[in-house]
Parts: sequence; structure tokens; C-alpha cells
Amino acid sequence: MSSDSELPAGHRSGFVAVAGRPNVGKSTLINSLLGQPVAAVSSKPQTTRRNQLGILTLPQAQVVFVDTPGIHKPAHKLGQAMNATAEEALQEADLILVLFDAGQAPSEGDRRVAERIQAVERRPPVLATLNKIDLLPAEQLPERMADYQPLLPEAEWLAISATRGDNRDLLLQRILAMLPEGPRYYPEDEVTDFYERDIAADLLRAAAMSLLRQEVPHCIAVRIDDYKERGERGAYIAATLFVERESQKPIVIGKGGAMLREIGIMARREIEAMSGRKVYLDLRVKVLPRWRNDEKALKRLGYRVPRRSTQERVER
Ligand SMILES: Nc1nc2c(ncn2[C@@H]2O[C@H](COP(=O)(O)OP(=O)(O)OP(=O)(O)O)[C@@H](O)[C@H]2O)c(=O)[nH]1
Ligand SMILES: [Mg+2]
Repeated sequence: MSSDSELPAGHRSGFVAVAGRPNVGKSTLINSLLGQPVAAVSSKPQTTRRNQLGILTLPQAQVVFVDTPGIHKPAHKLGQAMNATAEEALQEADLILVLFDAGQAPSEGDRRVAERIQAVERRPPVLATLNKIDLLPAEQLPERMADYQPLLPEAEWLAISATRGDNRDLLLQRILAMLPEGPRYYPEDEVTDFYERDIAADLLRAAAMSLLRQEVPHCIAVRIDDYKERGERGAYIAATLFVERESQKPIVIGKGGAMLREIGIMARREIEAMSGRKVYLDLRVKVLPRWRNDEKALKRLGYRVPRRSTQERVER
């Protein structure tokens, strides 16, 4: 790591909580700003379940993005834990970067997010973005923006597309301008605080979530059982996909194992892109009854179970 004495005068840094309701593109945006995939993305809401850092080190600044679970109305203890985690990131941020979906009019869920942000004590600056503008005819953008702006009237607003890259540089410029002066918190070659096996678990779950339907995607949890380096042959990863009910097991496995094979192929591709080496995946499926409402199971799976006071606040 560079010592602070080597940093240019006026070096800026800070934690940027990336927030919004599920599926607005938070993880996609962080991957795009970092220029490499560290956060799992899927087409289904509630893909991100824990806060994950994405660290961007530039000559003049270090931006520590905090990817957060989408804030939503929780239906079980896992949902409560996810909301509490996201809110914790808001409380600790130097800057809040909030995303909304330009493809849709403001919803109850967006209002909930705006309320949570406005409730933050000693609130840091807020940069609000209308993401996915590629989904909207350009002439409709001003009107859509005008519909969203009242949600956070004090925020600075910007229209972007995380997938197409619209206003990516402008967004980064604004983030840098809104961060305080400060040191490098992390070594310059560190891109995330997750170990490779944690990212692999999330990429595997995201692959399963992408391919499965209805409630099944949300009932999946992944445990990495073994992660071995095998030199030239790449990594050997054994993992268990947990479901909540016996009836979900054949859905995840598919006819003659077809679905599990498809999940494996998709996950392997993503894990190889993330880790830069060949990967062999060995998957199995098990039932962990109603794990999303089981505090012990949640803790064992690495989810932080909120304190009671936080739970009550989230449930209201
Ligand atoms: N068309 C379009 N799709 C996007 C854009 N950004 C993200 N997406 C898609 O939106 C879906 C959700 O993206 P994620 O990055 O997983 O969203 P998220 O906000 O992290 O979602 P949660 O983790 O569930 O809270 C994926 O299918 C992305 O490809 C965008 O700018 N345009
Ligand atoms: Mg996400």
C-alpha cells in the first residue's frame, strides 16, 4: 500500500453506500464502475443479501462502494436481516448513491427507499440516479426525471445506464467531487472485501436465481463445501444449494439433472471470469426446512441477524 505521504495533495476518499429497491441495478453499476465483476447480478430482485465492498483506487482518490441488499418490505427474517444491513451502510456512509429505475414510474418501494434515506441521522450528501435510461425513449426522460425528483428534493440528480455506460464518467466525477479529503483505506490492489469463495457462492446463487422461477429463486442458499487449487487444472469447488422444501428439490435438479447442469454451466462461466482461471464445479441440492425464518440457519449461512430493535423498526 502507498503510504499517505506519497498521495497527491487533496486526495479524496470515502464510503459510498449504493442503495435502492431490489433490482434497480446497484450491483451492475458497481461492477461497471470497477471495470470488473465482483458483485453477483441477476434478473431477479433480492439478489444481493449482504453488504459487499467494491474498491476503486485512482491516483487522486479511493472510492469504497458499499453494495447493499435492495430495501423492501420483508416477508421473513432473511428479509429483515437484508434491510438492516442496507440501513447500516446508509448510517455509515460518506455519500449515499441511490438508484431508481427509469423504466418505471416511482413506486411504493421507491418511496420507502427515499424515506429511509431521509431518516438517516447526520445524513451525508445524496447523489440520486435514474438508472436504465436505455429502457426509456429519450424524449420521455425529462418527464420521468420530474416524477422522481420530488422523492429526494435536496439530492443532486443524474440519468445513467449501468449496462450501456451512459454518463458513467460524469457520475464518477460527481462522486469524487462529493467525497471528503482522506487517506487510502485499502491497498491499491484490493478490489473487494469478499474472499473468492464468497463471491463464487454468490455467483452460483445468482445463476440459480436467473434460471429458476416463481418463489424458488428466493429459497436458495449456497454453501461452499470445498475450494481447492489444483494448479493447471484450475480450482475444484464443491457446493451445496439449499432449498426450503422437499418439493423444490426436483425443480432445482430438473429432468435428468438438466437444470442443475445448466446452473453449473452458467455459474462456472461467471466464476471463471471473476477468478481468471479454470473451474470445476461439483454441485448437490439439499433441503434446509424454512431456513429463511430460522435464525440459527441464517447465522450459519453467513447472514447477520438484526437486533430486535432494528427488526421492529424494519417491520413497521
Ligand atoms: N436495461 C438495463 N438493465 C439493467 C441496467 N442496470 C442493471 N440492469 C439489469 O437489472 C437487473 C438487476 O440488476 P442488479 O445489478 O442485480 O440489481 P440490484 O439493484 O443489485 O438488485 P438486488 O441485489 O436484488 O437489490 C439485471 O438483469 C441487470 O442486467 C441498465 O442500465 N439497463
Ligand atoms: Mg445487487
